Amino acid sequence: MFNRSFKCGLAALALVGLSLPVIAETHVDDAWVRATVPGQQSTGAFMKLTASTDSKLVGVQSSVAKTVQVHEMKMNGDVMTMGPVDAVALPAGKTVLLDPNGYHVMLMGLAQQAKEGDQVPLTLIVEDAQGKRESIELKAPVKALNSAGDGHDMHGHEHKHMQ
Ligand SMILES: [Cu+2]
Repeated sequence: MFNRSFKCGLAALALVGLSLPVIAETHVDDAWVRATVPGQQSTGAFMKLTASTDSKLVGVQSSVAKTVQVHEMKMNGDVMTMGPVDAVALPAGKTVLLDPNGYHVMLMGLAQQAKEGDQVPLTLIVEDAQGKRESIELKAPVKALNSAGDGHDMHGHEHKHMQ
């Protein structure tokens, strides 16, 4: 008797979990972290973010780095510079690219070398228009240094064997 109702309870819970009304949701696609060489202290994490409602990325955390910042690349005269930003706007339904030429996640003070094939845990903090925060946990695969720098590797097909 107990056993049966317990199972029913679990099934009901599972159903509720699947059909929860989605108020604000952010999808993360194609996340990756650039591989480092021995002794390198920092690297970048890149991904595509799509929020279902107007939101912003307000922070990122990772257990592999002492400090994680969201950076923006900017042309300062003729010089490309980068620096931390407070937030990255995620307009509803629009895919925002975090790539080596724009916004990116900077992992600083790495505990160890990021090697191709490793998985780097990341927690994204996304805030919706009402100020409600959600955290999104993901694991980003480490890809080779030239993944984005070399035009031939832009599409990443060369690394598909990893999966
Ligand atoms: Cu940076």
